[in-house]
Amino acid sequence: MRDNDAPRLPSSPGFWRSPLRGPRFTSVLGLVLLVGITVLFVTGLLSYAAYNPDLSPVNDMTPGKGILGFYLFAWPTDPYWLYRLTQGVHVTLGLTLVPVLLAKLWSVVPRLFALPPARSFAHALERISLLLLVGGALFQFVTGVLNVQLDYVFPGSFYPLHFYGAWVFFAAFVAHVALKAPIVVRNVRRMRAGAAEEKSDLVSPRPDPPTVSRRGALWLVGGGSLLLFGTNAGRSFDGPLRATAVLSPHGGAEPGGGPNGFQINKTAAYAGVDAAETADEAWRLVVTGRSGTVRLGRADLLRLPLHSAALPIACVEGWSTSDQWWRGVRLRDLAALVGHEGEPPDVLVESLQRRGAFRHAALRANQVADPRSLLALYVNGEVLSPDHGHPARVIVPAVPGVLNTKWVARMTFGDR
Ligand SMILES: Nc1nc2c(c(=O)[nH]1)N[C@H]1C(S)=C(S)[C@@H](COP(=O)(O)O)O[C@H]1N2
Ligand SMILES: [Mo]
Repeated sequence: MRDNDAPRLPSSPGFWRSPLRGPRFTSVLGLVLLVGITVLFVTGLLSYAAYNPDLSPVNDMTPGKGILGFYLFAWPTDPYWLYRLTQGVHVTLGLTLVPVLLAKLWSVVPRLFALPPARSFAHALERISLLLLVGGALFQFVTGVLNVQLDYVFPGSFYPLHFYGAWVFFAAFVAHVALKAPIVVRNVRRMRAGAAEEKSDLVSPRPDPPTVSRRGALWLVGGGSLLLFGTNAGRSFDGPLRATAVLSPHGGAEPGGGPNGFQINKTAAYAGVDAAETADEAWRLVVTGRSGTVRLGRADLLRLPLHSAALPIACVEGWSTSDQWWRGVRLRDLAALVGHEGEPPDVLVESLQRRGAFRHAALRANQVADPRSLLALYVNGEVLSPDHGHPARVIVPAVPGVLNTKWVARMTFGDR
């Protein structure tokens, strides 16, 4: 029961009544986020590097990145499941941390209302960094969740927003960790020693009686995280495990069964690729390189040596398939056809598709050289279905799905 002189304003210390709040509760949640958000930041930067953004303007969704691209490196083709792992961790961990982030914000909410807004210059700086921290965290989680759960609904492209947001947020995060680390260490020590909770403005001066213990509240948060993990992690697998990913709609076409029965991103109909232009009589692959241009029909390709590779598709949205058995012509053999024997160069791959961001992509020389990198004509022993890129698609080890261009029409080697 509240007495009559109960404070009415969220800026007054007595307004917040939960007996759970205190430096300990906040410290424990903060420690979880310290580890989790660091992993999110690192896997996010890796995901950006995996797009080959410095290779070609067709790959780069954030052309104004400037020095923020300082760390870019040539994405390797080994292990072949690399992007499946890093991006699966990025998306699944991000979703799993949502309850922890919300609980952490709830645990410090009285501070966000504290008056006066700034007691000193240093305090003003701290509060501005908090604005970037809280705003940045909400922005990153909201844009990330929207991108994986819905067909993107934000104004502007997801990639630059999430990339710049990551840097702003992480800078504020590092400052915050540096400021708060001593408090967290002190509180963890006191907890271990069984000492009483220290004085803090987070502890309510007029607490209500507890309805749940702190331990119980942490279990609740952990349970929420576990639930999100359990209902999303399945998107990184096929078969019955995928069916457990009930909170990962990723609408899209039903892939059906059989050899081509694995997840489809954009269908042929969506991409505006029709049967007339992919039919054997009509379709030609145009390959250009140092020694000129060759045009190959399907029959010509089938006369080249065919090779197989077991590789997954791993999308930036966090879903991936298990290894599919692809069969087709090696990219490096196609390079050799147009005058690049030995060390093949980069390649620009273009699709029959006429609109849309993912109709072309550039692959790096190391990706072209890998013997598992194919222009695939078959998957799992059957001709590619229209939705998986018939008549031919690129498949390369360890890359984001977006570099595995479908409905390939043209390949230009050494296009720099
Ligand atoms: N031409 C073209 N190729 C494309 C795309 C596209 O939209 N158009 N989507 C890419 C993306 S983002 C992914 S994840 C994979 C998905 O391949 P799948 O639909 O065969 O599973 O295809 C890639 N190739
Ligand atoms: Mo994708």
